[in-house]
Amino acid sequence: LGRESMIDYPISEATKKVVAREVFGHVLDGQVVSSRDGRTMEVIDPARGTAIATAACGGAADVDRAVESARRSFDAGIWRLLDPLEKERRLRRMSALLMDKAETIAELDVLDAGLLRWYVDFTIQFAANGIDYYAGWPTKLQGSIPPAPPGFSVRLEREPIGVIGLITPWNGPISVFASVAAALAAGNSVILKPAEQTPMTAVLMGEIAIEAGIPPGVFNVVQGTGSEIGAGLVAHPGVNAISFTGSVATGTAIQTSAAERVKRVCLELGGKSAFIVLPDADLGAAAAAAQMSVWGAAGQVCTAGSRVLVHRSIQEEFTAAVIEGSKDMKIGSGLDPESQIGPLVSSEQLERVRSYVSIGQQEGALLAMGGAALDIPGYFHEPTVFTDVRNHMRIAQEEIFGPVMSILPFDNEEEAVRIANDTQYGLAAGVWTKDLDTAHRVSSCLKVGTVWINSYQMVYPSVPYGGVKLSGHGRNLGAASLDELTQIKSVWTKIGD
Ligand code: TXE
Repeated sequence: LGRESMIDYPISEATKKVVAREVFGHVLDGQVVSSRDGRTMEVIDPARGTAIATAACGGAADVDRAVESARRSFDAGIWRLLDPLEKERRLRRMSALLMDKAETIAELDVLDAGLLRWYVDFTIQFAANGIDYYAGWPTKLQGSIPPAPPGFSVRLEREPIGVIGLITPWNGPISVFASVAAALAAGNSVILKPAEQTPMTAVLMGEIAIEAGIPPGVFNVVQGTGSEIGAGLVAHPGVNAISFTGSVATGTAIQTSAAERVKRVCLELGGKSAFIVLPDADLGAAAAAAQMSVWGAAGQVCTAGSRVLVHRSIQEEFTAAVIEGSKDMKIGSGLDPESQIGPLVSSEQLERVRSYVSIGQQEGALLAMGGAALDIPGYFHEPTVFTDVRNHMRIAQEEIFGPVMSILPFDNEEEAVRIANDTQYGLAAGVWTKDLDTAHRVSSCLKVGTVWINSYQMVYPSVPYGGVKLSGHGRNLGAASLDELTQIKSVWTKIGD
């Protein structure tokens, strides 16, 4: 494949050196290692459709090695019993090191996930903020004292769960570092299984953790496929809980398998979020936010406002604003600072988007803009807008995970709420109106985990994030995430006769 020649983008020398590594390995017991059987997989640059690097592809033996490493570190207490202040210092070092290496990390994630550079920069800042936020928690996580019968004192201790398996997708590879920090702040040992499409920065996360003083075995990375490594971790008796972000199908399989060992699972399974624009909304701001939400990361974001519900009286004006703002967007590699929309992550994902575009046309939606994949190397698809979409259509019900916006008209507030809730998903929603009463009335009726009023896709480490219905259960971020990552032990002491 002539790998060297594939890296002729304007990337830094430091990043070139990293990409040229023989193999992006696993991180086990504080060491970067190859698979036990030497198996590898290619890392594909979605902006070109070519292989740029090689990663380890693990098997059952590597799952066992990861679990042994994590279990040993947990059982020995080298991290969970460390002075909380010292945990805080090391976690803060982790975020500082992440920012020190931000340029290389950003370039790597542009190369393997296809994300635009500004978007990856945002995910790095998000991860660093998340780590800093959780760094403050080891000194603040505390138990409590419940009322007890006479003659007894009871204390509730909050303990880490043990070994946490984190199974993650490809659309924000470095964002995951915030969740790693949450699990570590709670005193757990962690095994991260990154998506097979984006293995590179996970290794750097492992190296940063080691350099920051996270003891060997406390944070491990196993590379490989979902069916081998992901499923292997879920089924392994040495893994105590699973935190998963990905598709509903895989999430369902994970919950079923985890149930056999009564394992705790936290699932974030995507969505089909309603972006509701009421007639009195600031149309310009709403149109800009809708575009950002569906074109950002080429639509591969779980909270993409992919069902845009617009009051019929403003539908034409809103659609025109979206088309005007999107029709000349420059499509290209995330390393090109001029690019405004990047590639899909893989040829499979591009095919998925193409098939939904033809499904939309067959269903009778009106193709108002775009609709085609680009006839160039790489996995690019035009930003695409459908109007006259009805909510029963598959393009309105199923998560496309691509740059496809469906615009659905509604006639009144009740109808908007009914359409918004008429989905199996329940991750997020947006409400655009200048009227405070309307905003709160509508948001209180929406069956979702997050509502943004006159804004969209805001995230902050202290604010919990997660879904209802098929979008999953459990919460990432905030103190709520620490409830998922700890358990209560009730300790009774007899204090009298
Ligand atoms: O997801 P998978 P895929 C949705 C989105 C996308 C579709 C397919 O609609 O088009 O899912 O994407 C690991 N046991 N989302 O196929 O399969 C896998 O290796 C354990 C929404 O990439 O869910 C990867 O690490 N693990 C979403 C992770 O699960 C398994 C983000 C996600 O892969 C496994 C991504 C198994 N049996 C996709 N099979 C969101 N919530 O934002 C796979 N994996």
